[in-house]
Amino acid sequence: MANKGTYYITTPIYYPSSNLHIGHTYCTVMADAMARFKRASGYDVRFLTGTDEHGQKIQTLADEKGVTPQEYVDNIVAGIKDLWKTMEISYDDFIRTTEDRHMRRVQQIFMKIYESGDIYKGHYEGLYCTPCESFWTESQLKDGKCPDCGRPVVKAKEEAYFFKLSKYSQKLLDLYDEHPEFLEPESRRNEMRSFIGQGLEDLCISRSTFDWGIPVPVDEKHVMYVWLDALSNYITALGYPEDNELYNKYWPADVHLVGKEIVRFHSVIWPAMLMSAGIPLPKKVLGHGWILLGGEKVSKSKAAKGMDVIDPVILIERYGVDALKYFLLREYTFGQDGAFTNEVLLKRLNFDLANDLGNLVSRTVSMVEKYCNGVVPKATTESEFDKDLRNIAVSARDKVEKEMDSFRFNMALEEIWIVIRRANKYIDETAPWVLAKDPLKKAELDTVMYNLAEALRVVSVLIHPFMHTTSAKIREQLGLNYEILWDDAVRFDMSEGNTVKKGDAIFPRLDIEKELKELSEIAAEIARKKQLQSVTDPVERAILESVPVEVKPDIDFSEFEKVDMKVGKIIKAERHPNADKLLVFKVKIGTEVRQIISGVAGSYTPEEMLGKNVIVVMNLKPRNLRGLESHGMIIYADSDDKVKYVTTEAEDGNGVH
Ligand code: ME8
Repeated sequence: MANKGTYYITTPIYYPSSNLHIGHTYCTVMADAMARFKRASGYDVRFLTGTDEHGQKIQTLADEKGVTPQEYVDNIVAGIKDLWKTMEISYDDFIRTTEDRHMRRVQQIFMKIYESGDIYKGHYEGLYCTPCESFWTESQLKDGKCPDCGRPVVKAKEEAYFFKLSKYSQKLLDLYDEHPEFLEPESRRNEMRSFIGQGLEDLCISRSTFDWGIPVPVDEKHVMYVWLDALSNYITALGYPEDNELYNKYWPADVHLVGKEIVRFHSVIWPAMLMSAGIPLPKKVLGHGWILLGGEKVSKSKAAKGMDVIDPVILIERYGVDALKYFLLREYTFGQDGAFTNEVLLKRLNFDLANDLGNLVSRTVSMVEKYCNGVVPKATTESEFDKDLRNIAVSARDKVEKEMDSFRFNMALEEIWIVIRRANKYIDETAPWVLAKDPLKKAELDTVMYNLAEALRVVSVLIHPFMHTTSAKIREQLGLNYEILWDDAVRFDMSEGNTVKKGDAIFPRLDIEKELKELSEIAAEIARKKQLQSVTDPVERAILESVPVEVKPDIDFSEFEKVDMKVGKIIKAERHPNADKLLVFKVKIGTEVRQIISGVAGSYTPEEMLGKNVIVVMNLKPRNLRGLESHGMIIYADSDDKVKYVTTEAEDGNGVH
C-alpha cells in the first residue's frame, strides 16, 4: 500500500487524580479509531497519550491519603494503563509528566521562551480555582464561581513568573484567519476569537506555594504552573529538544484531540508558547463535546451519582470492549454534547450489534453451511439485487474515508451499517430458503451465498479500525486467514472456495429490562460505597452498611407528573371472596366512592385498615382482579418483610394532592 506520509495524533494527558470514567475513554477511543484508520489506510502513524501528574490538586490528594505525590500518581497511572490495555488502545507512546525525559525537556523549553524575552517575574493577584489549577478574572467567573467546574474560587496573591501572552493576541487572531482549519469546530474558533477579543492577560506560569512540579530553571523557589508543563508533552514525548529524530519525523502534529473545556489552553496558550520558542504550530486542534449524565458533564466528582454505570471497566466486563467502543463512536456527534444513560447504551447494542451485525453473520454462515456444505460457491448469475448489494458494499470504503477525514465517526459507522442493513434486506429479497427448494435455482442460490460472504468480508475490513476483535471473529467464521488490507474493501472477488465455520453469536441479544435492573443495582452499590468513604457518623454508616434497598431505574419528572394522587378515607374493608392475598376497600375521595383492591392481606386485616386516611392514585386504569373491579390504587411502601400504607394528616375528600 502506498505510504501516505506521517500522521501524529494526541489525546489530552489525563489528570491521575482518580480513576478514569466513560468521558475520558470517549476521547481515547476516538483517537484510537483514528490512529487505526490512518494506519490501515497507509499512514505512518504516531499516537500519543499520557498523564498530567503535577500540581497542587495531586499534592493535596496525596497528603490526604498519607502517601507521597509520586506514590499517589503511580497507583492511579497503573490503573489507567491497565484500562487502556483492556480497551486495546494502540498508542505508540505513553508520556508521564513526572518522567525525567519530560521534566528535563520542559526546562529546556522554558529556557527557550525565557531567552526570547517572553518570561518575566511579577506578582499574581487573582481568583484561583484550586481543583482546576486555573486563575480567573472577575468577568470570567460564572455566578461568582469557577466557569469550568462551578466550584468556589479563592483570592490569591503571590510572586510568580509570567508569560507575555498578551503580546500574541493579534498573531493568534491572524492564525485563525489564515488557517481556519487550525481550530475546529468553527463554533470553538468563534468562541476563542471573542475570548481573545476581550483582551488577553499575561499568563502566570509558576507557583511558589507548593513544590509538586517541575522546578523553574532560573529560580529554585518556583515550580512550573501545570499548563506549561502539560502542553509541552506533545513535543517532549518526541524527544524535543534533546533528541530530534522522532520530532523531525512527526512534528507538527496533525491533530490534538481535546475536550471543549481545554480548547482554550490548546488554541491560545499552546500556539503562543510555540511561537515564542520558535517551534512550528500543530496543524489542528479539534474540540469534542462532553458526555453528559443527567444534563451535566460526567466528571470524577459526580461519578457515583444516579442509576447509570459510567465505569468503563464494568461496562466492558458485561458487554465487551468492542461494544463500548462502537457505542461511543456511533452514539455521539463529534463536537456536540450527548447524554449517556444505560438505556441508550443497551438499545444501541441490541439494535445495531446483536440485530443488524450479529444476525447477518449468523445467517450468512449458517446458510453457507446448510446449502453449500460450508464452502462459499462461485457466483455465475446476476440480478438487480446482486448488483445493488455489490455496488453499495464496494463504494462504502470511500464514504467511510470521507467521513473519517472530517472526524465524523458516527457517520463513518453509519456508512458501514448501510452495507450491513442492505445485506440483511438482500437476504429477505432473495429468500435463499425458497431458492434452496428448487434444484433449478441452484445457480441463483450460489450467487446469493457468494454475495453475502463477500459483503460480510467487506464489512470485516471496514469495521477493523473501530472494532478489530469483532472483525477478527467475523473473519474466523468466514474462513479468512490472511492479513487484512484496507484496499480489500473495494474488491468483491475474494470469497470463492473459502470454508466457513459457525461460531458463537458475536453479540448475544440482551434482555434490556434485566440489564437495566442489574446496572441500576450496580450503580446504587457504587454510590453507597463511595458515600461510605466520606461518612464518619456511626448511625449513618450503619444504615449505609446494611443491606441495600432495591431501587428501580430513574424516571423523568414528566412521567411522574402524570400520576394523580389524592387523599381518601377507607369507609369499608373486607376480604376478597376469591383471593387470599387481596383486600377489597370502598374509599371515599371527596364526593366519590371508589372500589380499590390491594394485595395486602399478608400485612393488614380489614379491621386494621377501616377508617384510615390513605393516598390514592386516581388515574390508574381500572383492572379486574379475580372478578372484582379495582379502580385506582392505594399507596403502600415496602418496609422489611411487610408493606405499610402511607397516610397523611390531610382531611380526605377535599381533592387534596
Ligand atoms: O484537562 N465527556 O485532564 P482531565 C467527554 N490534564 N470528555 C470528557 C469528559 C466527559 N464527560 N470528562 C472529561 C485535563 N473529559 C488536563 C489536560 S492536556 C495537555 C492536559 C475529557 O483528566 C476532557 O474534556 O481533567 C479532557 O479533554 C480530558 O478528558 C482530560 O481531562
